[in-house]
Amino acid sequence: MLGAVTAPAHPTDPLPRRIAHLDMDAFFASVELLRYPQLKGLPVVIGGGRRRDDDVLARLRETYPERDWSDGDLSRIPLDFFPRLASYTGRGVITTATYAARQFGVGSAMGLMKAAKLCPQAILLPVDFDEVRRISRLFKSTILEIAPVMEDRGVDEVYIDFTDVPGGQREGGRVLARLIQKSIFQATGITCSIGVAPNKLIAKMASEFNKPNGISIVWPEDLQEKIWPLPCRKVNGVGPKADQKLQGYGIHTIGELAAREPGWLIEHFGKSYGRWLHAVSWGRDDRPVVTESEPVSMSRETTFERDLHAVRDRTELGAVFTRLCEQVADDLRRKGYAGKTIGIKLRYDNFQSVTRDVTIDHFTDDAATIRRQAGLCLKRVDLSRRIRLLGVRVGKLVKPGTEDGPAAGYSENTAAKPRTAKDKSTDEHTDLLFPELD
Ligand code: DCP
Ligand code: MG
Repeated sequence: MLGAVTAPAHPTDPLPRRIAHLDMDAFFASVELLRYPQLKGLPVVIGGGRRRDDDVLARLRETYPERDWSDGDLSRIPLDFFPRLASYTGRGVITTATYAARQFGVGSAMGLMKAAKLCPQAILLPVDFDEVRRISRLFKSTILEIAPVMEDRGVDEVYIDFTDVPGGQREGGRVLARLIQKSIFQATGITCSIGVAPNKLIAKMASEFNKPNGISIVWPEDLQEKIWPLPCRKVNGVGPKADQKLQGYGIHTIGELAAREPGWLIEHFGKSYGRWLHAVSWGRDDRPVVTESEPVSMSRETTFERDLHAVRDRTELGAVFTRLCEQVADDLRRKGYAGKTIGIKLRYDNFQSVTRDVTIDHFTDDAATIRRQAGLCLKRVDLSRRIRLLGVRVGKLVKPGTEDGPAAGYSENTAAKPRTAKDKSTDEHTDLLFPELD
């Protein structure tokens, strides 16, 4: 590779921006492997429910009564004890899968039954939210000890501003990235992947280039070679709908997008999105790494074990609905927020989704108020069809007692709809399977 030729910098010149995106590898699965190291290298998928400690021990004692099992023996559990995907029945989906499992074509959001056909021998484990949260905090605090400017983007990813961190410019950031990777592995036992680039947009793409346990350094002059061949969908902010429309115009790659005139893009995608598309295709993104962020909404949702009908399953549906409202109210109170917009989300048995919301004249964190308003929203949708998923959301948040205006919202870009702090920063993740995580 040709080294970049740089003139000696004037001492007062600002350093070139170097932004890192760090994403933990197969996060929920890696967390389980810490507990069960005997599963290392095997196909493991996470999904199907929550972990309950006592269950595992009780079943162990039942299966191997001759042995004495205690909490510390989890690494001694024989492989044949673990449930296999092949025996799964139900409607759960995969939350994540180890890289060994991904070789069989299984991955996030795929139905467990479908995955069982591809990789029946995979071990199926539930999520341990407490442990996931603990490791999430641990890896983030490890980063903060090394690099102070970090933006929390969800349970397993962050942006880090390398620009002014000692060592942050060496080899384009590789030296610092290596140090962070090593420190996180020492602290948690889990690997991560890091992309370092001139901005967040490119760093986010770059962290995927060498997954797992990889580092990827991208320079401004790499745009044509490394970024332009990628499909438009890789741009954080180009969702499935925009992508489909782009494809309709014969635009498949970021390079093809860059070749379009900005005027043409604005004409077909509107002023703001069109301009943004042009900028990102040329690798331009000035967003700072934001160390504090406020949620713009909080939500809870649930997928039913079987599709429910509003009339025939009225009692069950009503109870779930009330519980969701109570959970959202709890979330709001726990974090000290109140909101003005109350909304619902429904997914029908054919996977079609609808949302409705209403904005009331005061801020609330009250479960009964949320329930009443959400109930009114429910009256505005078609209830003659079977329902697969139900969700409740409270938006337009404020933190009473801190400031009067709405909480400072943020969004990944001007075109994307506002996201909650717990949303992941790629579009596939706008429906996080476990919104209660953050
Ligand atoms: N997750 C979730 N719902 C989704 C997608 C992911 O709850 N729809 C959870 C499980 C993942 C974690 O969030 O372990 C992080 O998501 P990533 O997309 O970063 O996926 P992984 O970390 O599992 O894998 P990778 O190595 O590709 O980053
Ligand atoms: Mg990850």
